[in-house]
Amino acid sequence: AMLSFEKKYRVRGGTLIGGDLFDFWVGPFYVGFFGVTAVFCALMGTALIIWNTALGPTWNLWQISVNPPDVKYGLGFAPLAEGGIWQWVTIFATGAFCSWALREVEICRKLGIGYHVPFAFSFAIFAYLTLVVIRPVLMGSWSYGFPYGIFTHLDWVSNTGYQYGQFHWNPGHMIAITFFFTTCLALALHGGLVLSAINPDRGEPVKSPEHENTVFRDLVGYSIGTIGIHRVGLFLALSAVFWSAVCMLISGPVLPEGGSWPEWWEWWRRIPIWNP
Ligand code: UQ2
Repeated sequence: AMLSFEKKYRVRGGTLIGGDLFDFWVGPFYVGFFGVTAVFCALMGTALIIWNTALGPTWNLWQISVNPPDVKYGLGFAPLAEGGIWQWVTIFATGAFCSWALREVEICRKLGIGYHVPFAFSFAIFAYLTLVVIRPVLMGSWSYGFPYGIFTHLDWVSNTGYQYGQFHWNPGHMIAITFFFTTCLALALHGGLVLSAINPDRGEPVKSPEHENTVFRDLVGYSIGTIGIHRVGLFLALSAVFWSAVCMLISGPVLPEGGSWPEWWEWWRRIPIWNP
């Protein structure tokens, strides 16, 4: 069902490709050329995952896994049952994610708004591609991609981390974690502040941004403002994703496999100031 105000936003145009061909809605969903390609890629990827599972050894949801090829196949195509399916799932996943981002772009163009949503989503795509394409290519083998499975991807994260000694000593990881935590701090402050302003005592009118500003001026001497907090929030969240990708790109392509992040810090201990 369409809400009464929605009709006026269902405008024609803004498509990047296909003109008016797919410029329509199915129920609440805008379709568009990229809606078609997104659904196609998602269905192909899902079918490949089910086929891979049918090849064995388990239908246990937690243990199902589509694994990347062996290191011996390098950057070539592997036989389907030996990682080839993983390669095709990766291709269709990339197609689905990029289609989704471009569908967001078309919707933004229709509405005449900024591209902030697809811009933000592109960071998520970049993080995924870092793990399954960019880093494996830089290291010379698709085997470095992560397996598509619930437990198996967790094991991959743990194993990959310990391959470099102790991942908490990875400086990119440190920066990423700091941004994740600061994102939580900012959203907790923002969510708490907005809810506090719209939940005054019974019978009292809802409070305005002046009250919100005053809370933070009283508390920390500064208010970043109603638009500012959203800019800071977006920056913090995207920085967390960006530095997560960096922390993986420096583990393998820069610090070699088998290297140690704890030992990498030796340069710091050797600084002459405290090491005369
Ligand atoms: C603010 C403001 C909001 C907010 C918040 C602040 C009225 C409704 C949370 C306060 C934010 C500050 C002081 C910056 C926080 C920065 C970091 C890195 C955590 O001023 O304007 O709008 O929600």
